[in-house]
Amino acid sequence: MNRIIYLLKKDDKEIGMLFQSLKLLGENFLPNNDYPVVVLHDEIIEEEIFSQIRNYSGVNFQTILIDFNSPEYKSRTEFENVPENIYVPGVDRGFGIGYRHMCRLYSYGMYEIPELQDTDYYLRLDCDSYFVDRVDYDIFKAMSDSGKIYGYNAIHRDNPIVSQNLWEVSKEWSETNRVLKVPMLQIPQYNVYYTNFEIAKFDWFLKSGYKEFFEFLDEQNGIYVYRWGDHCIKYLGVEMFLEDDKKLYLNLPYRHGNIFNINGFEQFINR
Ligand SMILES: Nc1nc2c(ncn2[C@@H]2O[C@H](COP(=O)(O)OP(=O)(O)O)[C@@H](O)[C@H]2O)c(=O)[nH]1
Ligand SMILES: [Mg+2]
Repeated sequence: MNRIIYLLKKDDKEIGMLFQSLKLLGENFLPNNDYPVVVLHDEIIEEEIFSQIRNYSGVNFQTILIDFNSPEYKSRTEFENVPENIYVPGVDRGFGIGYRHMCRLYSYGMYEIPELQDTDYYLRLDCDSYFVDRVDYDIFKAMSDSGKIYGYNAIHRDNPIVSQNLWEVSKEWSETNRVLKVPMLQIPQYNVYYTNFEIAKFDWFLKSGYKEFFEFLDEQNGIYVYRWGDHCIKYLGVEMFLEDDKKLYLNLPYRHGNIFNINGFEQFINR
């Protein structure tokens, strides 16, 4: 089945944004994309809060408790060179361990969640993802009817500070593995899919070479050491393994909050 997937951090601000995101989803997106919504969360959140969100937004959703204390997440935080927080000049917040767990989840961990295994296409949204106007067609159907695998709304560039080494180790890896673009020099460095909106075929990430690529990156531990984002990992992985005619650009009335544009970094987006 198709699904719309959120991850919720237990935090008043995030909960407030989820209220708003779901309300707009109900008004502008679900009328033509009537698929079940799932909210993942890693800390216990009172059922009362979820009921309030459902009542306020008018959107029903299933919740799934995930575990960031499992060995696959936690063990990677236990090395000496993993900072508690990662700071980027000009960005007024640090990227904590929770944020980096989120990056690992969305890079690959989500594809192993047992409750999601029967997912056909999924749409991932952030709590600060907003459909600001009516989406007047079924984007899931647009994807499946045309046999597309990966749909995106925007491509941006990441701040090199947080993608240190990623491109270099990926290039090395690509030299001994089967990838589409050889040499990998054809893949622009620092590009990212703006993954706060991402619609894709769930099992592609398990069946293509993407999984092996992710496992290699996971071994490098750059998500936790440098804060490699799921957005740059996705960009590289999709470029490496997905033919261009399987990608779909979707121009939708969509807005993502918390966008920081830093003077001097031109079009780099800092997250
Ligand atoms: N469980 C959990 N979720 C998080 C954490 N940090 C972010 N998220 C969730 O992951 C999604 C992306 O986070 P966001 O702060 O919007 O990232 P940004 O788009 O890079 O600014 C949101 O839905 C957040 O609620 C965290 O520490 N724990
Ligand atoms: Mg966001």
